[in-house]
Amino acid sequence: MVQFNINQREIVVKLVYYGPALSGKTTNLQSIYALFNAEGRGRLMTLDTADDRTLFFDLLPLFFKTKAGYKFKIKLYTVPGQVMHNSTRRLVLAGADGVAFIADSQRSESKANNDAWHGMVENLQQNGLDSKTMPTVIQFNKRDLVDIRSDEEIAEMRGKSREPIFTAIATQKVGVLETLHGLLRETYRHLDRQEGFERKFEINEKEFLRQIFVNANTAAAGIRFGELE
Ligand SMILES: Nc1nc2c(ncn2[C@@H]2O[C@H](COP(=O)(O)OP(=O)(O)OP(=O)(O)O)[C@@H](O)[C@H]2O)c(=O)[nH]1
Ligand SMILES: [Mg+2]
Repeated sequence: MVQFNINQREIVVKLVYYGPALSGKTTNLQSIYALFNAEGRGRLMTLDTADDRTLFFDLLPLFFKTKAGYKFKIKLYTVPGQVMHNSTRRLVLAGADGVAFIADSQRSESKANNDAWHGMVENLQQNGLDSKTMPTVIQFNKRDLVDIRSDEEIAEMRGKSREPIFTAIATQKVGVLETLHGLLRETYRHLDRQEGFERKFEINEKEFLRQIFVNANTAAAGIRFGELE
């Protein structure tokens, strides 16, 4: 549930990057960090092992202040993908307002993707969250590798999927802003339906997204002006 501190007029939105081990969740946050200027984001906090595997979570906050004087803090978290860390994944998911599921495009990882997806549904449920209404986007990452699910397969999935599907090469900053944009849009729409976001905080969807992405270097991510709609 979105946190709202009435005295400080601060709204905290929690978004979680979930997925199997090594799919590129931490890399997504690193690329977002690199693409945002310092006014729009805080420090990237990571807690990992010597070989760069996430041990607990990563956290990157994005900020903006509205004309009406509300401070928004968007907290991006990753979960640790390794199978043994399931209880940590469940903890990190608690209170999530939206989820980006980072899948690995390699065919060899299909089972790992599926297992992680089912684990996510179960962990949401155990946190009292409903996977059917949770704002969710899916990213197929590592599009630069060989033996991946083809573009045609992804297009077919897109036709059937309830969740918007994005493709990415997170190491090259390709597709990460689009995924984040999609996740924020889904989350805004859900929060507006549930809590009357627009009326309560005097900000519409377009302005909400604009205020966040005004601090992002879209050109460096290969996005033309006006393309993130
Ligand atoms: N080729 C390629 N490698 C990638 C891509 N994205 C991430 N990687 C690499 O995949 C490895 C794992 O990336 P991480 O971001 O640490 O993966 P993670 O999902 O956070 O892994 P856990 O924390 O263990 O769950 C690293 O070596 C990354 O550089 C990509 O788009 N293409
Ligand atoms: Mg990680």
